[in-house]
Amino acid sequence: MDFNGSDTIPGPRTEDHLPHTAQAAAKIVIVGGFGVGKTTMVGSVSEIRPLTTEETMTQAGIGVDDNYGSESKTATTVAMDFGRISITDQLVLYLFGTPGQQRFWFLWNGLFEGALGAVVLVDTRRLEVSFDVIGRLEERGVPFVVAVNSFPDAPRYPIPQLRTALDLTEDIPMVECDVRRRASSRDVLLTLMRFLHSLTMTGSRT
Ligand SMILES: Nc1nc2c(ncn2[C@@H]2O[C@H](COP(=O)(O)OP(=O)(O)O)[C@@H](O)[C@H]2O)c(=O)[nH]1
Ligand SMILES: [Mg+2]
Repeated sequence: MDFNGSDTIPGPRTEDHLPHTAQAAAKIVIVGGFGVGKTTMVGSVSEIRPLTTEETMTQAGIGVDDNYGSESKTATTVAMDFGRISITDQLVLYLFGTPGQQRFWFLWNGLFEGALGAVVLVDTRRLEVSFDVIGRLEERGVPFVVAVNSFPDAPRYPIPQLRTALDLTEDIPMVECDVRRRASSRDVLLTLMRFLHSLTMTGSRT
């Protein structure tokens, strides 16, 4: 399948109906720490109005959720975000955003059921959440790509340095992104789809 044809991707949120050309659907999970941009990403790429379960932060998160860098955030996703994007005329992705903090791990069991792959969103100010998330994905054998969401006040590191810090092998794609931008979020998903495609090709040769 050709995932380079980003020109064929329809504009934002024009319709709620599946394109009549759609032939296949895949479930993709977007995971990362609190305030890393999961809800923003699903919102920026989704063609349907995203479903989100933002709630005003409660006592449960105080002292548990590390708010560093996002102190002004008063809502957090308690369960998940849901959206949809037609990545080509034929292929539709269903996006599920889910929190990476340990206290939400119970949600992972159902959510990762049938998922083709995952995007790990990383904030360089709080890499420790990413360690946990990446470890869990590796345990589960879920293929993933890593997207570094570039916040203006976050320290910037070259990708190879981040790769070492996150203990990722060369084969795991890493990209920088600004998930507020639709094109950037879409590029992250295309990176994941190309990666999944390459795994299929490798698998078919062995
Ligand atoms: N500057 C900047 N702000 C961002 C970016 N992505 C998300 N934000 C903001 O960071 C906050 C947290 O994002 P959100 O999507 O709610 O994070 P979530 O907890 O992972 O769902 C929101 O106020 C976003 O507008 C980004 O790439 N750059
Ligand atoms: Mg959220």
